[in-house]
Parts: sequence; structure tokens; C-alpha cells
Amino acid sequence: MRLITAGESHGPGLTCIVEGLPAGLELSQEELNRDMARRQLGHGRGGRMKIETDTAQVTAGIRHGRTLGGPIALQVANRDYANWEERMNPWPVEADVPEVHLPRPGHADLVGTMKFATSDVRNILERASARETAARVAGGALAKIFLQALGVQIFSHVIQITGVRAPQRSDLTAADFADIDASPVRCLDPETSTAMVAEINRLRKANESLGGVFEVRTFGLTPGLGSHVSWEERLDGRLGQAILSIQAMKGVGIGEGFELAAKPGSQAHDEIFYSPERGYYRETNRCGGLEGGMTTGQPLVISAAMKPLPTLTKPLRSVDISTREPAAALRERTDSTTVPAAAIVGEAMVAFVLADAYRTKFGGDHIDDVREALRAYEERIGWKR
Ligand code: EPS
Repeated sequence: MRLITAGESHGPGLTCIVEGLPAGLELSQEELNRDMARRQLGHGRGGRMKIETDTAQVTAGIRHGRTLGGPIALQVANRDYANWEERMNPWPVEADVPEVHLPRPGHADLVGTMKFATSDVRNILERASARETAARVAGGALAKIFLQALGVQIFSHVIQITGVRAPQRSDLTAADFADIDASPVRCLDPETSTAMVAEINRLRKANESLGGVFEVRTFGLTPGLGSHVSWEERLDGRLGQAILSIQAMKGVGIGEGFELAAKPGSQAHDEIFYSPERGYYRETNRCGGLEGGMTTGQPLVISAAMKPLPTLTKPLRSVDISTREPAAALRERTDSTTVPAAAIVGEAMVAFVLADAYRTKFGGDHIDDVREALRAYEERIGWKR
């Protein structure tokens, strides 16, 4: 499968093309747009989200609510373009549009201008912006719908905002996530939610931005997606790349992740049991559902660490690239934190990688072919759902 996005933050709009889904997959506009709306939520968002109401318009690949088997094209409008029409017009304009010369530490600004030979930071920041994730979430929704048809469900939650951490939960099931979007920070623990909101308010007043950690959990996976045989096929590597490609991610963990490094071997793995009723099973899931680069069939647990956003209302020290004199970095409208939204993007990226893994393993031109191949495989390995 392929997922390609195009678009700038304040340009006319974003595009996502998803290639490789089978024909016959049924979907509704509501399902396609649900995650688009969820990505716009979260305490700590800035003024931009009041302007946008993201929805994906389908311009190719779907007919009467079913996929046709060809590339699917999705368009997401930037409503804010109305305010940027001169500055972001694809074609030359009469007006004198000033260049941006103040790169923000932590953003793509400085290196991007050097690499792409431009004196205008706007030529870099517009594409580097996390606005692009709206297009990824549109494409990820298609992957999720495909996975849902195979009995797979993906959820996310925020487990940390700066130093405020939710209690660890290893026992979560799909049902635990039913009301997750009701929390203003998408945290499962109500007390921690309140503390996170207070921390966002406190640091926002101090002109700070906040990072954090989210977790993506996937239920209903078949064992054996990915492969141990070559490095590119190892699913942990593919998931890591997909997660770290999300703007502002600085770390990724699988299962107990970095904590496993501190444990002795006897407490770091998931012992194997068998019963005729259950087949092979485990009583722990420290590996996060991946062994040898393959799914074990247990819940897939992935965490991601996000750095604080680099656009600050009290800017950091930088250099004016037109004069090379010291100057404060660009100060723009911004969010205080987007960890709750980034978690939705995490769901989309995990969904895409998993959908691709199902396509690789089970092939099929029509969704019924995929279902049949999956059923036959699960029967052969004696997998009990
Ligand atoms: C972003 C800066 C902000 C965010 C934007 C990402 O946009 P603006 O400069 O227009 O205020 O709101 O995120 C989105 C627009 C979005 O849809 O998530 C940045 O610099 O990365």
C-alpha cells in the first residue's frame, strides 16, 4: 500500500492518495470523517482549530459507498486559505509579500532553507507544519475501515503531559476506550485528566508549550503479520518509522519499551502456555504484541514521546537569516499542546502500517478474498479469536 499527502498549512488545501485497498470495502462518510473531527479536539489547541472544520471529500476510488480497488483520492480544504490567499497563492500576486527570516529552533525552518536554497522560511514551514497530519488522518481512516472489516480495532490515549503521568494500565481492553474522547486531554484516568488540564493552563500562561506521551493500542490482530526474515519486513521497524514520521515525535516504545532495559530477563518476556480451549496463550504482554518483528496476536501496544511544540509565544533566541544578526525566532499563532491530537495521528499511522501488513500477507482483489485468506490461515494455525 502507499499513502501520499500533498499540501501546505495555509495553502488552498490538502490531498491524500491511498493506493492498495481491495475492492468492495463498504464505508460511510461518517466513518471517514470521524477521526478528522477527533484530531481537531484536545485542550491546549490554538486559534486555528476554530477556523477549520476538517472533512475529507472523495474525488476518486469510491463509488456508492464501496471501494473500487483503485487509488482513493481525498481532499481536505484549508478554510484559513481565505486569510492567506495573497501569501500562499500558487501563482504570482501583485502584492508585495514579505519573506520570513526568523527560523524557530526545533522546527524544520533553518535546515530547510539551507537545503532547499530559499531565503524565505515560509517555503519550508508551510509543508513542515503538522497541518499535514489532517491528510494522513483522512488516509488512515480508510486503513482503519479496512482493518475493522477484518476484526481489528485501534484506540489511543494520552498517558503523559509534561511531568503529569497517568497510572500505568496493562489490562486495558477495547471497552475501556468507549468514552476516551470525553476527556479534554484524551486521558483514561479522570484525576490525571484534571491535573493535565491544569498543567496546560499553567504553562500556557507562562508562554510555554508542552509535550507528552501517547499510547496506541490495537486489538484483534492475527498472529504473524510482519516477518523475522529481513529487516525491512520486521513490523516493529515499520511501526517505529511510521510513528517517528509524525511531526515532533522524539521517541517510540513497543510494549514496555525502554522500561524493559531495566529488567532482568526472567521478568522481561511473556511465557508461553497452551490449553485445548484457548490454544497458545500468554498471561503477560510485555513485548507489546510483537516478537521477532511479527504480531503475536496479543494487543499491539505502542507509545510515542512528543517534544513540546517549537512555535513559542515567548520566542527562543535565533538568527535573522537575511542579516545573520541575533533575533528572536518567528512568533506565530500556535497551540500550547497537541498531544491528544497527535494520538489520533498515531492511530492513523499504525492503521496504515497494519493495513499494509494484511495486504502483504493475504493479498486479494476483493475484500471477500482477503477475509477468506485470513480465515483459512487462522484455521491452519489453530488461532482462536
Ligand atoms: C502548526 C501551527 C498551527 C497549528 C497547525 C500546526 O497552525 P497556524 O500556524 O495556522 O496557527 O494549528 O496545525 C493545524 C493547522 C492542524 O490542523 O493540526 C505548525 O506550525 O506545525
